[in-house]
Amino acid sequence: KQQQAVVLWFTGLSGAGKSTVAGALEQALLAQGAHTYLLDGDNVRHGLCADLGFSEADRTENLRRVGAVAGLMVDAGLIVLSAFISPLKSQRDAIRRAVPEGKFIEVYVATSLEECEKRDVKGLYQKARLGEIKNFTGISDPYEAPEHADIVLDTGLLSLDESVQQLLQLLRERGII
Ligand code: GGZ
Repeated sequence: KQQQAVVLWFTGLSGAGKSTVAGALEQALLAQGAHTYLLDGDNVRHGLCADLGFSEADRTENLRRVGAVAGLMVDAGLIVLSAFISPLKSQRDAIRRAVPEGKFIEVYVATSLEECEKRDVKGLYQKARLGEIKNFTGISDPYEAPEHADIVLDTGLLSLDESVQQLLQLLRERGII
């Protein structure tokens, strides 16, 4: 059976585990022969969106470009894994519209602010608390939690493998893999 192209859109706070879960899911999909592409800040904000920062307007433009690219990749037949904070409902709704009808799956990585701040892998939360980084999501900038996500994963409660297994199950249920 052939795979169905789709966008798995991971949203959540900085440090919630979006890229980690998306990367592990990609490895599991590749191992079963699926064709995938992982989009995240690491490969987008250095190139395609190198001119953009973290104001609301810049985030919206960042996500508009990524959503457009994700839509093109769906046309190319890929399972696209996309990991961006995407803090506002309006931004996520715009991406849903930019992707072919029915091909947008919203994955809310709902790891709590408390847990993300405790991890503080890159020291960004400390800098944000000290005012050294402005407009930091969850501290000095908004995050609107999705109300109707297709799946909700809290990496403070689930192991990495449990998150991956839940996503694989969803993809099977939807007939994507
Ligand atoms: C949030 C910021 C900020 C501010 C730099 N607010 O944990 P990270 O480091 O690796 O992931 C965060 C990343 C967020 O970029 P996105 O493209 O996902 O954001 S958005 O969807 O809102 O466009 C964080 C780092 O960039 N970072 N400054 N002020 N995260």
